[in-house]
Amino acid sequence: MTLDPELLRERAASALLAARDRTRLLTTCVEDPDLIAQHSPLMSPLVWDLAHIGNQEEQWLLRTVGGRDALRPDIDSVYDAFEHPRATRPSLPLLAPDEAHGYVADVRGRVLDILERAPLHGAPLLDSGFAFGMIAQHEQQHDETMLITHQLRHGPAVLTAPEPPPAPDDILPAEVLVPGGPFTMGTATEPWALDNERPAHRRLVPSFLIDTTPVSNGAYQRFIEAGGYEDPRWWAAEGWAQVQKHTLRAPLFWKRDGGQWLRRRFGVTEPVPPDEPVLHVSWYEADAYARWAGRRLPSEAEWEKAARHDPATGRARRFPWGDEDPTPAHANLGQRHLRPAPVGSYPDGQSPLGVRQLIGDVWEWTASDFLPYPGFAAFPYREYSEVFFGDEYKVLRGGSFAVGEVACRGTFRNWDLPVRRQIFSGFRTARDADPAAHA
Ligand code: AVJ
Ligand code: FE
Repeated sequence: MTLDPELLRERAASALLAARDRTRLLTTCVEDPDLIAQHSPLMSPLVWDLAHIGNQEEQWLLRTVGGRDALRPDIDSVYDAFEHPRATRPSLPLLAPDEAHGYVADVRGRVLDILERAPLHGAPLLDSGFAFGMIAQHEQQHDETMLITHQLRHGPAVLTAPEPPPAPDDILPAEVLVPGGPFTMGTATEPWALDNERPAHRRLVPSFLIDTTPVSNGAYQRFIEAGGYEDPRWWAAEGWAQVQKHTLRAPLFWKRDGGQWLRRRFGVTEPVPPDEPVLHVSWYEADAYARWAGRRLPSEAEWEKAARHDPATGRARRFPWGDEDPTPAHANLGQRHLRPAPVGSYPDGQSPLGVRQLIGDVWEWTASDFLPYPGFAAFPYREYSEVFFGDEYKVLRGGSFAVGEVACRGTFRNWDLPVRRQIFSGFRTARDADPAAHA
């Protein structure tokens, strides 16, 4: 895809700006003590994320792309995610909140100047403005991380957003048949796709059925009420060990109150809404639910085929609805709302086969380990993806309500440990097609 350089510059500038507006919101809605505090050992202090965003931007855009002198080489090590695990970050010599705000603004001012002049071709990092797109995505990824920190934080609500629109009342089939055959997984043409989404390659995916929508709280509650958390039959061995060790009984943030389930969401406690996709479940919980339901999690290839394959043309689309960038009619993205929309929402965002809410709302656990595609090459740094490949991490697809538009597409791959549930994770289930019915 060749794009007009002025249009690319505009896109890069607006992606960087959108990320920064969100970063500012997330780091100015609480007082300094809440920026410095560690709200969970799983997370960094918010002020670490803030300066880390600026430091990555300084390293890639100011120094590497712009060829400028380093602004704060003295802080590189403090904001290196590999040198310091999250739990240890509060004890680092972090920039104070006002210094961190000043630092990221200083870097950004210089970067916008570089963006105006940089050639957007001639080197892999420059082509189509890749480095600028990568850094806008990086900031949005940390914005999602900071929103997770806000969800873990105790205290009164500081964030507000309008409610998502109600779901249309059309009757949907519970599942959709995806016909067997080859499809193109990954991308060769998406200009800001990250290394692990490449290269594009053909995959043969046999027929399967996949849920039309993510699994709802109501459906998940039936698993709880059927004794799902008390029966080792449904659980992978390590999952069952987690259930026992932590006496798990429900998704994270749920609490039993007499006859009903309540959950805490960004400082507000409310009854669990039955029509909303289930959120804050581990891979083990998703896997156990699927087994209880007589089903399984989709593989990553199945998920991507359901989301991108157009049976009419045989082509893989950028998004389930086509090739246009997401609008508010297509998907619940970008922290526009502070929750997933009810299952069955966003008919304009459905796939050619009628699968809904693949993009946005909740990250969807897949059955797959995080592995490189055939022909993978780390770019531009091994620590983005390559060091995580193996059987330790499971892939999540589709993005949550907290994912920035620039950081989400049909090929995007996220990954996390199967025990994690503070992330905005849900799932949908699948099953093999009946071989007799679809020979
Ligand atoms: C792709 C979401 C797993 O947050 O750990 C941020 C993204 N990489 N900074 C993460 C990332 C470096 C990454 N995930
Ligand atoms: Fe980072």
